Amino acid sequence: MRIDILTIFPGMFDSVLNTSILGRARELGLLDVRPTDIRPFSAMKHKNTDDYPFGGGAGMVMMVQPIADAMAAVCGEDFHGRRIYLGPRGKKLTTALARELAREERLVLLCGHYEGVDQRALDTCVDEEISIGDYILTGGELAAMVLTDCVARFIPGVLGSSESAEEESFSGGLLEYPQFTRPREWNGLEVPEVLLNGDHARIAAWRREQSLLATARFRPDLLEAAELTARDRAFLAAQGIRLEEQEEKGE
Ligand code: 4H3
Repeated sequence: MRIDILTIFPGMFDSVLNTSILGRARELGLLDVRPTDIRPFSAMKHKNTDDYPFGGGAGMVMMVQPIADAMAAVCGEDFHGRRIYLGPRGKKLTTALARELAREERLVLLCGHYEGVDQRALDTCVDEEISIGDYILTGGELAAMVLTDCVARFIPGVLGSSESAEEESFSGGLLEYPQFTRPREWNGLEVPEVLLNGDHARIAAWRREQSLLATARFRPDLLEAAELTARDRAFLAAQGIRLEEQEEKGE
């Protein structure tokens, strides 16, 4: 998959894209991420990319011309993919959306800075707006990195096959169980005995229960939407954890 990123700060992406799993994915040719500097596309003498807002007010607005020309240059003649603006009013980035985006041939991510971009750029150069959460950033670059990382996990081969993002989603919308590594004992704190004896059925059952407990405690809202077996429901009931459905039935 190819992801183009239009930004006035392409240098911000260097370490993130060359490190760890994203770095390896690029080396393996699974992911082709290309930050493109918008500035050289400016038709202005001094290569300006922003200007004062019409109607007044604080800050600067990114101009439509450099963005439109940069977008046309990276998209080329027959573009197949999605052009995305990262902004707080966009559709919320979720696992489901990331999985969907990972199936695209190409993505182009437009990063705004300052007060934002000229509305005409959004109207003509972008297919959709996506938000990584309900907060404001100084620029879209960090949001573009989050989206890139989140989408990359769903590209086949980016994670090892045993640790695939799809595998992980088989846990059915629950939070992860706690993990432990050596040493077995640290400052008097022991690793749970069940993990040490090699009984894989017992380990799987314990992990499932821990996922259920963690979800009930930290994100009970997720529990309502999770795929629960009869055994899961029985376990939760035995723990005194009541699901919304069960409450409704009881009422
Ligand atoms: C994305 C971008 C929040 C998000 C962003 C998000 C700066 C967009 C400026 C940049 C505009 C102000 N903030 N939640 N900020 O995904 O260009 O909105």
